[in-house]
Amino acid sequence: MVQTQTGRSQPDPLDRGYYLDRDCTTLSRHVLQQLKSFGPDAQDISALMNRIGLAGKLIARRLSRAGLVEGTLGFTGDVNVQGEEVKQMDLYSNAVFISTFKQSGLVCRLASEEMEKPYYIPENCPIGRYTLLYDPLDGSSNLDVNLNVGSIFAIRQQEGDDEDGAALDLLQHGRKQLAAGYILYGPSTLLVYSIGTGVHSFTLDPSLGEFILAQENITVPEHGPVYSVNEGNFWQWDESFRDYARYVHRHEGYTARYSGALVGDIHRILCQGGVFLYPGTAKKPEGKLRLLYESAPMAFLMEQAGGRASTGTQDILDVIPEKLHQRTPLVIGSKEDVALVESFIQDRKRRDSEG
Ligand code: P6P
Repeated sequence: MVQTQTGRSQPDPLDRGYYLDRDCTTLSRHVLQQLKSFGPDAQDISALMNRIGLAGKLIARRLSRAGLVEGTLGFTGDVNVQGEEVKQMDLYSNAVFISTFKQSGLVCRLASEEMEKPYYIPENCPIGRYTLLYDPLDGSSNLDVNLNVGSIFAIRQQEGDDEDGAALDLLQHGRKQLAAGYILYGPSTLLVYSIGTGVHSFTLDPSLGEFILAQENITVPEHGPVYSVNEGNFWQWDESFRDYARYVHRHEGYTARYSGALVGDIHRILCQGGVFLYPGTAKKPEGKLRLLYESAPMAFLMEQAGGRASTGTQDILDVIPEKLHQRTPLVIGSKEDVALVESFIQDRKRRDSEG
């Protein structure tokens, strides 16, 4: 490493060893390094993360030619369990995860935003006792205008045999997650993950066909300038969220950034600090974002990065879902900025109770 003029240490461009070693730090190797183990459980998680990487590569490949390949843009004409119009790429991405994990031998069940019920892979049970929860292509409405989209994933241990297919063991708090992360399909394809030993990012090197370690132990700043929210919903929000919006409008040092795709918006917060929020609205008082495969994985990551994630009144990771596709309000990002949003909720509650 060499010192820059600003005193920061950075890799020595002449140190070929550093770059070769970095290029050899693939996802599966990194997981084993993080777990400091080559035991069966570590090998399982390493293999699962490798499969996530494969799914990301397959989706990234198709996205890179979206306008050129038949059946990649536009809608299928169906509506999914969320009541949302299904995009061609939503179906393709969902199928990619199913195919990728069918062959994994590790995953018994896949629970997806795109499927009302979990998808079972009996041949993988009882050897593989894991469940993959995922949003195969988050923010797919950005696709037709070539803006960033993402995949979100979480891995949980299957508990019990789930013989009746009710998947009740999935209805547990987010601290049961073994691994969580996202793939951001942007100018480059990034895979960001945590297995509870910090947050690490990998960049897809198309020339190698590998995700290569880019940054280890990412920490979110305690405070940041960005607030990310769809202010088009302002008049549908609870007064406390309006109070917060008025505060950031009237105080220097804040900047609004909102892409309409959760993965890109949260990645910006992870890198620069600040807060992303999707409050409940008059139409959707429980919020829009799903708990088990959007908010809980993101909350796992953000806490691992030193940030926070709450509903506004309760930590996301403590919420116990009552149904697979349960939605939740979400306030996530830098500790100080999440606390600021929560303070407006507490103030409003106090004022309402004082009458
Ligand atoms: P709105 C995409 O549909 C998504 O689920 C998230 O990726 C995103 O943060 C949110 O919805 C955007 O919702 O109502 O602002 O368009």
